[in-house]
Amino acid sequence: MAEKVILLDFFASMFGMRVRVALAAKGVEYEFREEDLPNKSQLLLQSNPIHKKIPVLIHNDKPVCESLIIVEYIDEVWNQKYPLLPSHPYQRAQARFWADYIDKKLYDAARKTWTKSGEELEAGKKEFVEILKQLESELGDKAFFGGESFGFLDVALVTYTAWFHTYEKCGGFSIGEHCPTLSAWVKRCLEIDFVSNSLIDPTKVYEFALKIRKVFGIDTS
Ligand SMILES: N[C@@H](CCC(=O)N[C@@H](CS)C(=O)NCC(=O)O)C(=O)O
Ligand SMILES: *[C@@H]1O[C@H](CO)[C@@H](O)[C@H](O)[C@H]1NC(C)=O
Repeated sequence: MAEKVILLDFFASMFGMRVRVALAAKGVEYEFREEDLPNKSQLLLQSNPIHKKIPVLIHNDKPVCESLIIVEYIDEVWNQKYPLLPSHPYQRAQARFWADYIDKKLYDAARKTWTKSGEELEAGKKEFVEILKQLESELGDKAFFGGESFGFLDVALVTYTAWFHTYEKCGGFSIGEHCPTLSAWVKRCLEIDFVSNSLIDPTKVYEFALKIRKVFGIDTS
């Protein structure tokens, strides 16, 4: 059967980029549909009536929602090429634990680095760096979170790195200075073609962030 794959997405989304990375790892061809988030398409509202959020993967007319669930789905459906989750149940559980940790902690802390100022900004930066350091210790001396090869947890985290430039510029700090081990991991990830080709240009993310800051009236002086 011919595969019909549609991705409802938004260019700067770290959640959407996870799906793009996973599809690229598997070499799956798909149709990318950019959503106007203030004016969502009927297809998005029908496909994700619960959360009404991107990304949504529509595979042969059947929608799958929530980025990490989509990445797992992709790994199971296109299982012949480039496995993302570890094969051992315990390691799979660990990878899921840390991906869940990223979702529960990192997004909110990261957001503070470019939407807050003053004390809230300082607290946000501290929190953000602490979370990255926690992730650094999980990485340890491995090349990737997945071990020798780029895997599920690498997918979950690497899309945030397209935002690192924005966090640093807006927050006035250097991630590399605090987290050299993680920065070396970022470099290794970007050497993989399907990763670097799937991540959006950090300067585009920054332009988008500046627009949002203007709308919210955040001081950009
Ligand atoms: N937990 C979700 C988060 C997805 C999410 O936050 N998507 C945002 C864009 S980055 C969205 O669609 N926002 C539109 C809205 O909330 O109205 C996932 O992992 O897929
Ligand atoms: C919202 O989307 C619809 C359909 O895609 C389009 O026809 C309409 O002009 C859009 N409205 C705004 C305010 O952008």
